[in-house]
Amino acid sequence: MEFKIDATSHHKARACTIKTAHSEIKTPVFMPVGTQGTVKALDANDLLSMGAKIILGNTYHLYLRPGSKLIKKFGGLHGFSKFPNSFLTDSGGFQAFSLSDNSKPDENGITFKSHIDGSKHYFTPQSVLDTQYDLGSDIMMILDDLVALPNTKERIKKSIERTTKWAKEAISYHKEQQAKGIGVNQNIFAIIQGGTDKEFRKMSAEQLCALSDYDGFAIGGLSVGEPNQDMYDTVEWTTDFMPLDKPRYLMGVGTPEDLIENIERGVDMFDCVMPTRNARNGTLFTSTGRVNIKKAMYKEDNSPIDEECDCYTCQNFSKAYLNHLYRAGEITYFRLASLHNIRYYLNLMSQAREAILADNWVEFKKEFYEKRSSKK
Ligand code: PRF
Ligand code: ZN
Repeated sequence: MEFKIDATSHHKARACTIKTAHSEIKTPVFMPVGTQGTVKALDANDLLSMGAKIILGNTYHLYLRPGSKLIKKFGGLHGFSKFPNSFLTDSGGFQAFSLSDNSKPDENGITFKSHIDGSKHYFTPQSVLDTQYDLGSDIMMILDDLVALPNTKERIKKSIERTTKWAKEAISYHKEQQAKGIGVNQNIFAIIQGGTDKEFRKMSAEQLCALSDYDGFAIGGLSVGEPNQDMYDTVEWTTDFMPLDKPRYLMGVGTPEDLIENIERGVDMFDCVMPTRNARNGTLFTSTGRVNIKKAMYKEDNSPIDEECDCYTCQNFSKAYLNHLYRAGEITYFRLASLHNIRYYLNLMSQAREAILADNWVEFKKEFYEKRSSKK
């Protein structure tokens, strides 16, 4: 993977270029979530036409169904889904934690029960890489030990220790595999844990970032129910201990406001189900705030969702039509709404990048908030 910082602006905001075997990614970047090898309601051509350079996949889901060996037979995620740009795959630790009715970590890995058929499985730092080699993702995430917040100091400390132990095992396994010709075009990121405690975050970041063979580093364990300001403060403390010359990825975050706040605190990459999940629930993002398309006030509204948006939906259809499709439960609604929300997130990231390149961040951020408060 090639990595270059193109510009920096106010505080820690930066614009970078990441080059993988499958695409060139301009940051800040938002990665739409394609848990099961598809971004819900969309296909590869939709994503390409919106300019998505990288999307997410989930090891946990794809391992259980259809199985990574099957996906490998079809040429990995790229060959199977026909999305030609980059894939990042999460390791499965977080999904085992959030989906399984009982997931149990021990010193060597995580036991969990499938949310599909209740069968038992065991993930280790090595096994989740084997699965991701089969998937052929451009960026693989390591197995980490997640904890729900709030939690005891002892449990958070344990999570840091385990995550570092697993990170050491994962990177040495990856180097061994690459020496054998496996995963040579695949990159690997470690995941910093430590709750919202400043000392714990420093400890985890220092331990992991010392492992210099990692291609990038993620901040995990946030957006799990803590107040927004705690998330921002934690990111602020953590990025200070992360190398400047590698990508920084904040996992599972967030709202448009969260993205802006965390770009300023030095984050390059984001993913979140918010644009797609909210689209399906009737919440659409616009430059002036959120629109609840279900509302009766849109029944005869001939205007697009967002006058400023260049997406396929806004170029062709009215709020009245979307309001009708939503109320009628038509599946076309899911596609049109998802196209808009993802394009909104991608455009927001391009605008943020332009502002950083022009060293205009403070103005950009001010305008971003002003537009939202003026219309609500
Ligand atoms: N670890 C992993 N995946 C994640 C997270 C994490 O901490 C989060 C936290 N918001 C989202 N996805 N492996
Ligand atoms: Zn639109």
